[in-house]
Amino acid sequence: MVSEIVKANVEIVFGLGTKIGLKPLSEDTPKQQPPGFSVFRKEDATRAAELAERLMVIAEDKGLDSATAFAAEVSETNPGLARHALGIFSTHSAMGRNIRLPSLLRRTAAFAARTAAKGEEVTLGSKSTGEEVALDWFREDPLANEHHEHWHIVYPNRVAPARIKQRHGELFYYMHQQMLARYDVERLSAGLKPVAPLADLRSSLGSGYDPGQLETSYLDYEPREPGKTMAGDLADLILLDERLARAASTHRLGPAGEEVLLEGHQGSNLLGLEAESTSLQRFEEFHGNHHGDGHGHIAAASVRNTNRSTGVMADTATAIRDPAFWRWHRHIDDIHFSYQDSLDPHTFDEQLDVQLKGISLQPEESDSPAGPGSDELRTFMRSGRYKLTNEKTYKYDFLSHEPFQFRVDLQNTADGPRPVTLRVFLLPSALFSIDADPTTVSGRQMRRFAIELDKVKIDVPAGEMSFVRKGRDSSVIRRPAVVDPGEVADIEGGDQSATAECTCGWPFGLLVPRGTVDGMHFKLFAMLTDNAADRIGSPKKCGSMSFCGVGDQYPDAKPMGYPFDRRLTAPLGQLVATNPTMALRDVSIHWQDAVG
Ligand SMILES: [Cu+2]
Repeated sequence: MVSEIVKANVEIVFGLGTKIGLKPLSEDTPKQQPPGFSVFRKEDATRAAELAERLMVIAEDKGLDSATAFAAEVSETNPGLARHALGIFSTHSAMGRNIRLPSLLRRTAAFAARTAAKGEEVTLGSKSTGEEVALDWFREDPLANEHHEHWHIVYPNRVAPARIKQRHGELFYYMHQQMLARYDVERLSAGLKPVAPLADLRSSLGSGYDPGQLETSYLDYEPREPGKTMAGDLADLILLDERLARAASTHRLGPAGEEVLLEGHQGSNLLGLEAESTSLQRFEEFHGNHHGDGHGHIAAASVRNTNRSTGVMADTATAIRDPAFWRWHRHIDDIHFSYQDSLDPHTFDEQLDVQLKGISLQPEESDSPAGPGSDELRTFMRSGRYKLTNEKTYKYDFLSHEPFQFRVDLQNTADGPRPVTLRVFLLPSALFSIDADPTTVSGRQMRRFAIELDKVKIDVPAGEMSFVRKGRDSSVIRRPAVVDPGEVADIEGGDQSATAECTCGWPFGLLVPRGTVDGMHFKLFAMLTDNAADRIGSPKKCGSMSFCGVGDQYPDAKPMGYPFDRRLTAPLGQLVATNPTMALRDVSIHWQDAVG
């Protein structure tokens, strides 16, 4: 438990309180005139990391009251800096882990309702333009935005090299790639094409974005008109872009004469460390700050671009709301994909004593055996209401689904128990055909749409066993699972599940795609690997193992996204038919509310 002083200081940093105490935000709370801060700018991210180190020293010497008081003081002149530093402090130091950051939902609500009348119900009113409107519900999801913000706090790019976590660069690519796979499946169900990469950096960003009532204590977010291009001088970014693309295709990082060879998934890691300009970057001059600069040039394309007024792309807590975020990240992913695609495929020759007889997806608590046939799952859109002071209410939308579980049938032919890793993916049939030739140009793209659903260690005794795993325990999601984002908007005190590390993870409600009214078709794919070699340990207590690691470790020796991190050599259906450690199952997802 932390003191009232610490709580008050944290509120001040996020612009939610005043020095006197926890006075609720009101219309007359003055906006500060900050020097401008964006975590995507290298210098700003570096300064935030330095401030976080300083907070750690103060906390050690004088305690949390003093450390947070210092952060509150800094927030008076540079709130963005103080906010990001406090986030890093709260995840990267033992003392800091006692702090609870205010939830993004509460922060968003407090500012959206700033000027609302007593008793009024407010919404953010944020929206994109044109056909992209169909995906607003997904990009605006409160917990998806919070996940993205917290990922960049758990994996900050400019902290001291010793604090950069294991496989940071590889996870930078993998986590964002999985977000893209999910986004593209949702686009498909809305009748839209997969997101178009921003391949030509001088071309139109396409749809516009209006952030509505979105703001923070130090930023007004600005709309961007449709048809704008990245703003500013793009010559440097284009050069960085060409260099990274060349590194991906030649497997050589850095300038001529100093190149570092890229190999296997360690190569993904090295490439990612350069793309994101982490402090473990080897060629800071040559490879620059590719990912962050792109965010900056898109944010700058908004109607006004000043220190206190810019596009949502300047901030990790808001960036994914903008359709352009996905276009920029699909381009970044294309560079990484071209690297992965040129690596040798997996051979799947691992010998296992355990066979996977089948998998099914069924309602939670169901005790029926997997059996033949196909499975169905229903989803629903829901609205939540978060009560603010002064009787104001903030209304938000989120996706929900029926509680489900996986059931797998296993057979262990050895004399004793064997540990295996179960890996579960969802493949959208329209984008990933199990019969298509994966060695063709279009077939090679399919693996990009494989959605990770779960990864878990199973100790299989000799003989046959049926193993049940609940969706709410998935390694992908923020755990404990949150159904309505409002449930956790005010968690504080001793609740471990509110630490920034625990709130890093994909939202439970978005674990499965929304599907369509008529039912959208998927293949559930499951695979067993040798857990003794994978080194996946006991499950993480909270947060997401797959997207956020465990502590400083990433507890899976296989490349992230395995087996879909490389091109396949044969149609997946054929691989499954000849491989006793793999299984497939038909699943259809029905979106229920749109009926009638
Ligand atoms: Cu990101």
